[in-house]
Amino acid sequence: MTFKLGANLAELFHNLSGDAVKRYTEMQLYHHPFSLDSQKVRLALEEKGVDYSSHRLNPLKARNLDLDFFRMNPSGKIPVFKNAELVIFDTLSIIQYIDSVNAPLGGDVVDREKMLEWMKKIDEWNPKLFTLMHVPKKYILFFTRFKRRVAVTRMAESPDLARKYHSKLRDAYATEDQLKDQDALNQSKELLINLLDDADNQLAESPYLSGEEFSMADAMFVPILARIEVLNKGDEYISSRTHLSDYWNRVKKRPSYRAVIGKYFSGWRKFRTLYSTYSVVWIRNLFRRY
Ligand SMILES: N[C@@H](CCC(=O)N[C@@H](CS)C(=O)NCC(=O)O)C(=O)O
Repeated sequence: MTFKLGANLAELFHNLSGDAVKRYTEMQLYHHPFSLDSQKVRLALEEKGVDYSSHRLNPLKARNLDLDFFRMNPSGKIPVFKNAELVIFDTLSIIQYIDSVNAPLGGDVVDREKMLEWMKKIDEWNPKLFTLMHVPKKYILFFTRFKRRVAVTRMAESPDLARKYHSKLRDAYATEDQLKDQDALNQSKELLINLLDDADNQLAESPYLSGEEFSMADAMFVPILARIEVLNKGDEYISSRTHLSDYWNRVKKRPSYRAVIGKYFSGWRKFRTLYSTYSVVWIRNLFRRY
């Protein structure tokens, strides 16, 4: 059945079985705990208390190149959000959509204009280069080599998607080049420093980024601080900023943080999380299971 715009929802659901109703109303998220943009969306969902079906795809195991997912989203990027016929590929739009379900997060005490400004500013910073510049080269090579082999294998299996897989291969080479480009690395670092300075100034005035309560701007910002900490850069980027540091200690105590990030990355847990992915890729490499 196709969903027609303007259809009478009550009539539509009346004609559907229980399972079908669920399929048409349930939110679905394709994501992974490693992906910073996925963390933003999951924090938003947790904070709003919205139920959703979770589909985990580990990009380090190249699961984002699996045929079913890749056919739906040939950029191979996560997160992807689905609600009935609606499919959203862009993190900022997904979060705005989630906030529009029932009452917006934080209620009246959140300055909505300021919130949107923050969300756009946060969205502008791409964490990829900053993350990779703090990871030892041998691990980057290990995972990108594996990913390229998977892309080549999928290309041979599905010639109709060959061009799209080829573009993923080109992306992987382009990232390796960018990592040698000192200007690009400095630019990513500077953007982050500006963002953190602005946040520190804002947090001197209000407990959260856009007012008295946690809002979607915070849901987008917290994963950036978590990434800095996972990379052991907390002293340099967070502790040196008083208000930011206080905010970080507060937001880490929220149940949403524990469910989405803390569970995988707090203290020793990050070694377990990363080691289990490393071992799977090592074995798949050994047996050439691409
Ligand atoms: N435009 C996308 C970008 C999302 C994105 O860059 N996702 C990363 C993880 S945070 C990804 O899927 N990387 C895997 C890949 O590119 O193969 C959005 O805003 O949601």
